[in-house]
Amino acid sequence: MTHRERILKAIRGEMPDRLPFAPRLDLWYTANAQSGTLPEKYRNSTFDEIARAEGWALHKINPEYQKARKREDNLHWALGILSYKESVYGFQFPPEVEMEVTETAGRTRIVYHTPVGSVSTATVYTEEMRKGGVSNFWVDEHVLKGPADYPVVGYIFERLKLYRDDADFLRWKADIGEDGVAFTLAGRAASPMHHIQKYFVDATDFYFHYHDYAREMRALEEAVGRFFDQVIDRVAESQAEVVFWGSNFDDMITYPAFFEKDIVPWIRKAADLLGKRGKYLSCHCDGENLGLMDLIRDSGMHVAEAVTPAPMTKVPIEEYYRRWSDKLTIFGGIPSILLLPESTSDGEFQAYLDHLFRAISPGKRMVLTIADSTPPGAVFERLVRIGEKVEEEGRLPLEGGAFRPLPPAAAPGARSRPSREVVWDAEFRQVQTDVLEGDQAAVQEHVRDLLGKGAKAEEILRRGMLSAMEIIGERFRTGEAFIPEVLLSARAMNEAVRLLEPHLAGTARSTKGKVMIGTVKGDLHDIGKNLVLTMLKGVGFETVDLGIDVPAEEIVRKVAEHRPHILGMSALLTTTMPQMKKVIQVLKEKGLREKVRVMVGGAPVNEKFARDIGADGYAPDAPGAVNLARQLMDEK
Ligand code: B1M
Repeated sequence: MTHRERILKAIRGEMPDRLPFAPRLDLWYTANAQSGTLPEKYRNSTFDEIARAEGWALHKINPEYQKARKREDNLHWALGILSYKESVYGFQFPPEVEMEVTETAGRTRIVYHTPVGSVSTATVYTEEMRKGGVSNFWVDEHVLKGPADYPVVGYIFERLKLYRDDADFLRWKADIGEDGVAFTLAGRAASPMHHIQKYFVDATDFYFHYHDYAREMRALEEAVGRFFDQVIDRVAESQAEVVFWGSNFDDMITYPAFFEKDIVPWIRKAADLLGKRGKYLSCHCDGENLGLMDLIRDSGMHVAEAVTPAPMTKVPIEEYYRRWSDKLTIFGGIPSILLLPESTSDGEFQAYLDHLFRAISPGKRMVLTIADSTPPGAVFERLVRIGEKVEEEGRLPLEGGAFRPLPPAAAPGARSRPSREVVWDAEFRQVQTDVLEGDQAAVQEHVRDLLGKGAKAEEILRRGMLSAMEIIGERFRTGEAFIPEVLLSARAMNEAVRLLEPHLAGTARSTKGKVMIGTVKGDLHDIGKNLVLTMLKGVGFETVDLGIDVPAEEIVRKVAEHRPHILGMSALLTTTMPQMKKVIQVLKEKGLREKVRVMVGGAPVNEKFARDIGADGYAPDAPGAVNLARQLMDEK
């Protein structure tokens, strides 16, 4: 059986002869080719040549986003209008839309002039990002800044034309031949609203826009929907077999209620229409899926790709297999940190592989790959070892052997531990409710009323608002509340605090302490950092946002300038975690280490790492960061 046949069988839910193995090599390859550290015998090979020489299937899912055939292919990244050799359609802007493009040092700014107004975007892709193996652009200026921008973007999307353009796709598919399956890129978003979330607004601001401009959002969703309908038509008439439909699903970002309301209906529609044409839908599920597991499984999606199990996320591989493999093909299963010697010893790596082969028995609906991709520092021999194990022991059906899956009761379900009851304060109940509901206008009105009636500002703050913020924090921790609720509550609270500020004795607000947080150099992830900042601000800390991709020297310079009580650092990439250690070293060199407490966080960071690099504390989530910050202030 060829790799292609094997993978397609797995996708159809049939039993191939053996487990397919298709490691994603692009990021690893780019970084190592740049630094001259590819394995000796592959110094002059492409990544496809390496995979073929090793007998692995080619991983042909994620387009080579930086390899555009022509400038226009990825010029409009910030609008999510893309076309690559992996696509089966091209696009045409309405002729009356004029564009002004300015390019400076890796930054591309575009102003779109339409008859109903102008909007602008900017994207960044630097040499450093390329060397680091980053494949996506960074959107530096989002198109939606306020409600006036919505109809302008809507105008463009309503009139955008998608035409059939699959010649390059067919050539690419032919080149892959029997060595893999060519996934065509429909889009990185799975629905019009997901498209708006992913491209048009900053990740954190999205939740405010979604709440504040609901009417404009729905109108824009409709306009973007026309684009989606055309995508479905073009893909339906193509020869693609598997379709990349949406990426970065994550139970915090695309939280369950949002996923169900704004994403699932479009997955259903696409799966239904494309399914009738014999095509399979695949999503890039590289995030935390615990809260989305049933929704994804029942959405009609056929393949979940980039599935990253524990220890990188909360869901163990056996749980994925148990809950998904009757309907959904799992493409993934080997968390990338298993290939890193600093995170995983040889023994642990081998133990995981042994566990994996038992956990996914009998092995149907499974394509093994490194999720989400092979990291730059991966031990190549471990990839080879996986390939050998697949050859030696991957014949299907696999035997479960002595493996005992987690009993359902012990397995993680949706996060459901209830938080403590709200302790209502009769006098401040209304303000508590307003903050809990994130009702900015109501809380201001009621704070004014209370002040008018002679209530003390400190009391309103403490008994009314901070108590409600504590509850929201706890609900978030237990999975009863999601990012939008936290952000809206924190915003409501912060707006109301402005009214209280003149009445607060001295600097009552700033007594909690000053915290400065940034995402370290090389790392562009900011959603978690922003959430931590928002919660800290919400409970009364003074906060300074250092932004993303901040070099160690810059962080230390800002510490000297702002003199925070606490410096926080966030990192989401294994490759950027060492930057935290560097910052601590520079703090020491500049004689500032004793003057500031250091806390760290981010998905790959843990307590041990924090201790090893000499930080003062680690927090796993935003409420944890609030507790830690308080503790660090108490210790001062
Ligand atoms: Co990226 N990405 N990504 N990504 N991305 C991860 C992190 C990854 C784990 C996916 C995977 O492998 N399954 C993987 C990293 C693997 C590793 O090194 N360990 C990865 C990769 C490989 C990449 C790229 C290299 C992919 C590429 O280019 N092909 C690239 C790198 C870009 C760069 O940074 N140089 C990249 C890009 C992106 C997007 C731009 C597409 C997007 C980021 C958008 C943005 O931030 N504005 C993105 C996303 C969305 C993710 C996932 C899916 C979700 C991250 C997230 O925001 N979660 C992520 C998968 C995952 O984490 N499992 C993944 C929601 C957020 C609320 O949680 O950030 O964890 P989190 O924050 C939590 C806690 O960690 C904690 O509190 C927060 C709230 O409770 N916390 C702190 C965070 N900071 C803290 C600081 C503290 C205390 C607590 O004290 C100071």
